[in-house]
Parts: sequence; C-alpha cells; structure tokens
Amino acid sequence: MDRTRIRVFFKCSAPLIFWLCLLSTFFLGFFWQTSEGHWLNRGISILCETQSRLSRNKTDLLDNSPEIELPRMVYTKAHIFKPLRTDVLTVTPWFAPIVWEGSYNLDILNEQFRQKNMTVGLTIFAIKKYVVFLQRFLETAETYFMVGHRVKYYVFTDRPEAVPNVTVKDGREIVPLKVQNYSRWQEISMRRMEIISYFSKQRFINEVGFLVCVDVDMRFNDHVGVEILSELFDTIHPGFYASERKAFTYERRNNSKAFIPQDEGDFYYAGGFFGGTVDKVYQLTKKCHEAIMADKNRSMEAIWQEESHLNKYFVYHKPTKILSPEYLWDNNFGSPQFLKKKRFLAVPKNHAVIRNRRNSHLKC
Ligand code: UD2
Repeated sequence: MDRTRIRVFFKCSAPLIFWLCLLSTFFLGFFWQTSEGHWLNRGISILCETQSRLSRNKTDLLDNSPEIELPRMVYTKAHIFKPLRTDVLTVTPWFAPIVWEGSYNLDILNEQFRQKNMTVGLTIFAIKKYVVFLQRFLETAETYFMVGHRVKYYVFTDRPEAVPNVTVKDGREIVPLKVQNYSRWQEISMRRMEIISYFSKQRFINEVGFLVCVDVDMRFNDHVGVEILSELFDTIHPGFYASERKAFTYERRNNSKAFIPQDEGDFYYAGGFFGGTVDKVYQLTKKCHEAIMADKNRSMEAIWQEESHLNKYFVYHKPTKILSPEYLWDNNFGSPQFLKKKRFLAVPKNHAVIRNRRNSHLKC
C-alpha cells in the first residue's frame, strides 16, 4: 500500500473507529454500574484464589514431602582415588550412571527404596506361541527380580488361560491382561508400545511407581534389583557395547521417523529391557507408538521395529540411568572378562518354529 492509500484509508475509517471506542466505553461503564464491577471483581478474585491455592499446594508439598532417612549403616566408604570399576565406563557425559556389578551399594539403595513404599510393575508380552516362555520367566523372576520388594507382573497375552500358576511371594502378584494378537511377529513386537502407553494411563499410574518392560523369551540368572530404577532407563544391547556409531543398526532411511544420522547417537539400546517412572514410560511409549503409526501411514517399518524408534527417542531424551549388558545378555556373545554377572539371559529359541525371522542381530 502506498502512502496516499494509507492516508485515504485512515481518513475514511477514523469516524468509524471513534464511534466504536465511544460505544465500547459506554457499554463497559454500564456493566460496571449495574453489577458494581461484580463480574470483573469475580474474575479477578477467581484468578487470585487459583494463584494462592497453587502456591499453598507448593508450600504444603514442601512441608509434607516424604523424608528418606537412612538408619545407621556400616560399610566401606568410597575413595576418590579408588574408582569402583576401572575397566568400564560407569557414568555418561550427561551424568547418568551405567550400572555394573561392583559399582553400587545395594544395601543403601534397598533401604532408600523401601522407604518410598512403592510397587514395581514388570510388563511382559506372551502372545501366541510365546506363552511357552512364561513358566521359566516367572519362576526365575521370583528368585532374582526385586527380591524383598512388591511386584506386579503384568502379563499381556491373547491366551490368559495359558498363564501358568506360578506361586509368588507375599506382596507380589501375577496380573494376566488380555490383548489381541496380530499375524505378524513384527506387529506384535511394535504394538507393545501402544499397549504399554494405554495401560500406563488407564491402570499403571494408579498401581505402581516404576515400570520395567522386558522381553519374555528370557530368564533371570542373577540379581536384578532396585539399582536399575530411575526416571528413564534402558540397557546397552549385548551385540553393540563396544561398537562405533557407524556399526549401530539404527534406522538410516531419512524418510522414517526412526531415522538417526550417522553422526548422532550414544549407545545402541536394546528393545528388550527398558523402564522408568510411569509418567516417563508413558511419554516414551506414546511417542514411539505415534512414530510407528506415522511410518505405517507411509508404508514403512523401521529396520528393528520399535527398537529403532526407542533408539531414536533416546538420542533426544537422554536416559537418566543405563544398564550394562549384564542386564541383557545372550550366551551367543560368549563370556567377556568385563562381564562379572549375566543377570538376565536370552533363552535360545528356534526362530523357524516360534516365528519366522532373521538372525542378523547376532551377526552384528
Ligand atoms: C529384539 C528385541 C525386542 C524387539 C525386537 C524387534 C532384544 C533382546 N530384543 O528381539 O525387544 O525390539 O528385536 O525386532 O533387544 N512376542 C510375542 N509373540 C510373538 C512375537 C513376539 O509375545 O509372536 C513378544 C515377546 O514378548 C518377545 C517380544 O515380543 O519377547 C520381542 O520379540 P522377539 O523376542 O521374538 O524379538 P527379538 O528376539 O528379535
């Protein structure tokens, strides 16, 4: 618009603007008079009330936040010049601990967790033939998983009647939850994200403090306890703990939502053992599910299904704790020296029988 046009525009619309302002002042004055400013006062007082209720809630939180106070405990003190492990990385550059045997004091962690009075939820999926893994999984979990703490085993299955009747200790419970099955194993594996996010909102948030989400074709072989718990954690995949970035089997097609460029990424995380607080697991699984569906709408499936999306998520939402491969091992990878414990082991399975699939993970 040139200057002359602007001038003409203002000349024409000035009287209109004038009358509009006059009218609004009149109506405002009228309402103020009749309601004695009531509606405005009320608005302001609601705002103030909400504000003060919020700050009161915060103050209440300050006074009532639970205190964790340890009893007298006798243990060998840490020494600044004697790192607990010298052969492996025990903290990431963003200060998340990496959990290895010998890097923590379980008595302190157990006492702290006990005082929080929380239940841990363990999610497993046993759909179609995978129900055969349940008996051994649950029995070994009773021996090694969160011993001395309250646990809910959430068993998602299409065959609740096939969930074995394993005896569990006091404070522990097996909760079969019926879900549909899918014809492709890839779909079953990926849908875990959708189901975990749905149940986090519907149920888990009211029942447990932490969620641990694992594969079912596994067995516990040694202690797995509260040392794993944190806001958001995952496990370093046993096939890639010493690999360079370029060897990670991240999704490399840039039109997939799981795409990770060659120069990004910290570790290759396993899809078979992750967890955190319910809100953080909800965020993670929801986002992964949405990304999976977005790929599906473009007729794409990430190279390692939800594991690829999980790895993408962790590039931009750094885990607050990382579990070493002690927490997810496969004897096909041997017994390297740094591995003091094999806590959670893959059960050898005949892929051709249990489902048709490739074996390339093992080769990497
Ligand atoms: C890897 C990952 C797995 C997942 C998958 C995606 C590890 C140790 N495992 O496992 O978490 O990311 O790759 O490709 O990193 N399931 C059923 N019924 C079926 C098929 C699968 O219940 O018919 C469930 C079951 O809980 C199983 C899980 O899905 O443990 C993953 O499937 P898998 O263990 O056969 O996949 P795998 O071994 O390649």
